[in-house]
Amino acid sequence: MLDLFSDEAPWSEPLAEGAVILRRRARADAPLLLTALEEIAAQSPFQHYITPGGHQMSVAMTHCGDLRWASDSRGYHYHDHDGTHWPPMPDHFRTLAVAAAEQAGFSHFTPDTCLINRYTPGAKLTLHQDKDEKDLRQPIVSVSLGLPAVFLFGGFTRADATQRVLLEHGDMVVWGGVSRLRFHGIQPVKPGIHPLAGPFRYNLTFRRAR
Ligand code: MD6
Ligand code: FE
Repeated sequence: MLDLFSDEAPWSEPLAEGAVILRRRARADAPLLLTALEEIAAQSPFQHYITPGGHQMSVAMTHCGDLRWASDSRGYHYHDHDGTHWPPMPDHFRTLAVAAAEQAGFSHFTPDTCLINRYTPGAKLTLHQDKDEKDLRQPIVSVSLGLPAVFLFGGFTRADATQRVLLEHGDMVVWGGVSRLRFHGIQPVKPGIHPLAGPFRYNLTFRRAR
């Protein structure tokens, strides 16, 4: 398909106070990000966690940085290095995340972990809050790569109405302040082949976890 937008400069779309989509912001970096993802996954393979409710997640996850996030029967939690090796956060990941946060009005973002989600067609993420981080004054910065997906952006209870926004290859979302605890999720990804990412959607979320 002819991509009419590939040469377009990034632009921003406010979602709510404290939350903004930086369209195409990571597009130029995408090939490098995808190569780095492969290297991270080679050291720390994608895995499907079990939720506290006993269901296997459709999204596969890996990480880089100082901490990792996990889910098991005890709940959701971050944990420190446990003796096993996992990859550090590449400098270019951190640089991109910090610059995007700055652009969205959050200076002094100091991410210490990057959670990496991989979606195959049909995979989804049900409405959730990102609330396991210690310092909720720091934002979350996300990068979407590969296949597009509909992002649901809600309010402060699970039952609140949601906005639906399509996140495409290279789009970033910066999210903090009064919006930090909004519910959000990803609708089932539709089948497709992305020229750089193949049959997958990837999402990186940078956080200050501790
Ligand atoms: C995803 N992202 O886009 C899932 N959380 O695959 C998230 O859950 C998320 O994009 C907090 C802030 C931004 C996000
Ligand atoms: Fe989230």
